[in-house]
Amino acid sequence: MKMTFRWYGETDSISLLYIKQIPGMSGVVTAVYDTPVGEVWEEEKISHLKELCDKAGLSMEVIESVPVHEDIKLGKPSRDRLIANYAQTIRNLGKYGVKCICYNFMPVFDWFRTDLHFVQENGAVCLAYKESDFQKLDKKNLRLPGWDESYTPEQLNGLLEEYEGMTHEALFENLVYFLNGILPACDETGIDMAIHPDDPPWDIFGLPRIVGRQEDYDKLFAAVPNKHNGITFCAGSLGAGRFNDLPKMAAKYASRIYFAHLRQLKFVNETDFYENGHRTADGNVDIYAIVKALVKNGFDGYVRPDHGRNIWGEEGKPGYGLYDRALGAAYLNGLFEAVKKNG
Ligand code: DNO
Repeated sequence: MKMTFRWYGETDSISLLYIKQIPGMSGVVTAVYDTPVGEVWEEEKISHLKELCDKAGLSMEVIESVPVHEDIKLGKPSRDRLIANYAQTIRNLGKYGVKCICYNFMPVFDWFRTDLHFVQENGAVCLAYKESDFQKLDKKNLRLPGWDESYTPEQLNGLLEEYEGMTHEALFENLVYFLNGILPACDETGIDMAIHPDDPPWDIFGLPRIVGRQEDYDKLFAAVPNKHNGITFCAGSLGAGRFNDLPKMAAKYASRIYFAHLRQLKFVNETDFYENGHRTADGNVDIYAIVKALVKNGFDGYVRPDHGRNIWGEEGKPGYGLYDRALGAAYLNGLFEAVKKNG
C-alpha cells in the first residue's frame, strides 16, 4: 500500500512541505487544473508539477482526475477527437511516471452533498447529506460550491436538456466506447484507469448513474476485461448506498482496485448522514473490515484519506483541510500495519 494525500496544486493552501511532514506519506494525488476539459494536458505543465513534487520528496504517481468531457458521456460525434485527446494526455502523463488515473463518468454533476458546512456538536465542520433538503433543490438553478467544475445556469440547463432521454444502457455503452478508445494508451504506458463511483450511488435529478453497485462492476469488467480498466474504491461514495456490502466488494474486486479513498459516514436515519473522522467506531463504514478485505486479497495500490472534517479552527476547503485528513492517514497507516502483521 502507498499512502497518498490529495494536493490541489500550487494554489492549495496546504503546502507540499506540510504534506511531507505527515508520517508515512509517500506521495500526492494531484492534477493539472488550468487546462479546459477535453484539451490535452501539456507536457510542460505535467513536468512542472512533477518537479515540485520531486523537490518535496513526494511521488506523483496518481492523478485525480483527468475529467471526461460531457460530449463523451453523451456519445456525441465530437467524442472521437476528445477521446484521442484523452489518450494523448495519458501518454504525456506516462512520460512523467504516472501510474494511475482516477476519473468518473457521472453526468453533469460530480459528488453531491446538501451541506458543505455542517457543524457537529463538538464544533467540527463537515459535509452532510439530508434527503429533505435535496428534494427542495431546483435543479435548473443550482450553483453549489465545491465541484471540480461548476456551470453557469445557462450552461447547466443546456446540458440537462442534452441528457433528456439518456438511459442507463446508453450511458454504459458510451463508457465502454470511451474505455476502448483510451485503453491502447494504457497498454503502452502501463497506466491503470480507476473509475470513481457515483456519489451518491443513485440517479440524481433524473440523470442516470451507472457505477455504484456490485452488479455495475460485474457488468463493466465483463464488457471491458482489460486489466487497466480498474476501480477507485471510494468508501464514502459506495457507503452512502446502504445496499452495498463494502468489505465484500473490496474482497471481490481487490485485484482491480488501484486506488482506495477511505473515509467515514455517520447515518442519522435511513437516508441522512454526515461525514466524520476516519475511525471505524465513528460511523457506519467498517473501515477495519475494508482494510482487512483489501490486504487479505492482495491489494497493493494507492490509498488516500478522503474527506476530513475541519477541526482545530481550520477553515480549509470543505472536506479537504489538513488536520483531520492527516489524522485519517495516521489511523489508516496503523490499521494497514496491524492487519498485515496480525490479520
Ligand atoms: C470528492 C472526490 C471526487 C473525485 C472525482 C473523481 O471529494 O472524491 O470529486 O475526485 O469524482 O473523478
